[in-house]
Amino acid sequence: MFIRPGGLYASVLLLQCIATSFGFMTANDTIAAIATASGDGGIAIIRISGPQALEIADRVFRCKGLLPSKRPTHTIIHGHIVAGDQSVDEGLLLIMRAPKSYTCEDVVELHSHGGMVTPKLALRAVLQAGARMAEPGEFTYRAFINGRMDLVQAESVNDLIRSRSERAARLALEQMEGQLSRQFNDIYQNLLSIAADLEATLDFPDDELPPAVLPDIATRINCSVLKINELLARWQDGHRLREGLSVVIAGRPNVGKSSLLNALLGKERAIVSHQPGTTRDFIEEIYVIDGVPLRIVDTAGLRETECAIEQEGVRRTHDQIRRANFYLYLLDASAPIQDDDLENIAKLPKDRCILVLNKIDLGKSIQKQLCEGPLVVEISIKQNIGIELIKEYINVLIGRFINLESLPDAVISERHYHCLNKARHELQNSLDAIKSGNDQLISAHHIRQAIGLIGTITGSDTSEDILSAVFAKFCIGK
Ligand SMILES: Nc1nc2c(ncn2[C@@H]2O[C@H](COP(=O)(O)OP(=O)(O)O)[C@@H](O)[C@H]2O)c(=O)[nH]1
Ligand SMILES: [Mg+2]
Repeated sequence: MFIRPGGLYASVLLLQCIATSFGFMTANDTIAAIATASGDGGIAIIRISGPQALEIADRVFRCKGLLPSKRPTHTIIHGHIVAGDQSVDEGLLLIMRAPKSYTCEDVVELHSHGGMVTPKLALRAVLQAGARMAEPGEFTYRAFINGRMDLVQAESVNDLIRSRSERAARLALEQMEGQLSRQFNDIYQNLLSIAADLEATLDFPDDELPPAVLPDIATRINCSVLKINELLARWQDGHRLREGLSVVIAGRPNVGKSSLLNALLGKERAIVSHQPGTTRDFIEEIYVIDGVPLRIVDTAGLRETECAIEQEGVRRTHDQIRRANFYLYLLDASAPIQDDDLENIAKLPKDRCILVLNKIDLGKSIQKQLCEGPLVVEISIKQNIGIELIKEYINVLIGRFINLESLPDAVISERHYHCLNKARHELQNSLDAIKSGNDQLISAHHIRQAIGLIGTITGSDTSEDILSAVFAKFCIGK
């Protein structure tokens, strides 16, 4: 299922040297961590990987019959997790011998009961039996080092865990299965062959070189530039799909902002009160609409105030407004519009704002047509009128940010984006060198630079800094 890109094996030795200076030890030590999220779960999984995994299993697991280390791969054993003579829990033990495991090393998983205490006791027993606590992302790092996946696939593991919508998860899964790596590898291989052909032309005296050779090479370089352009063009949609769009609910105090957040989420998330100035800090929640995750932010009401805490809240509201992708600006429709509302609305970009006239159950003192420009919707949260219409309007605004009709089939990350952008620049330089001066030497140099940059994406040509940055984003146990 996982593809093994060219060039990866050659670099494994190099990477193992890097690994030692990088803080992760490899090969001869055994790591362990709780792989499940903490809290009151039915079960928790303690994952152990490395050459002593089975030896450690023998020390921390009591079962009938053969010791775990004497059992074949891919077996499940029932028994007790122990710390010395003391039983910690009743549970299961799974054996996955190298190379048929996530890390390609011997892996043992202990399944204990969940909760705040038992998994930690089980982990402690494993550490006392000789394992070392894993660093964030170290299991996936080992999978990468051992050639189980390339760097692009390793990154997608993290994307999958952090996905906030089905769509984002599906893209991450495709990337994990090598969809995106294949595209990078195609570009990589094409550039390698172009560089080889270009370098071969250097052996010919100029007058003996067939006239079609250099134009042909230029065309092939151009094809690679076009492929890179395609990937770059999809970055923004993919980025938004992965990170979500941020939506700020703003307005004066007491107009129903917190009530709207709760109505959209379908749960009592924010405190709603008739007392103005209740929400002082901002509250952020993920709300998925049509497969797109939205980060909805409920804010402190915008008003002049003497209270220092509320002032800070208002400052944070302005901060959130600056960062938002779009806005829901709320007004109390039953009261006349205020001057500061008009000022606030004037400052918001009209094409990225929905004006929400709330509390129409109490009457309408504001006419819809007063507010020209942005989308306007009249609602009553109390009587559940107009909430569906707001959702439709939110969809309209999402459509202004993300092309929902043709979503990308591969999503590149910011790291990929920067490498590709630089690679494209090198390829352009290489084209210029051929076109303006027929200078194959300079042209080949730029292509080699581009190859190096694509190599840093898949990890076949990656430095310590890049690896640290990639794996530091992972959680412990992954
Ligand atoms: N009559 C009426 N009251 C509402 C409506 N929406 C919210 N409220 C009330 O307005 C008050 C302020 O609501 P809240 O959500 O805390 O406003 P915020 O300060 O803007 O966050 C509360 O007493 C709510 O129950 C509505 O549609 N109609
Ligand atoms: Mg509030």
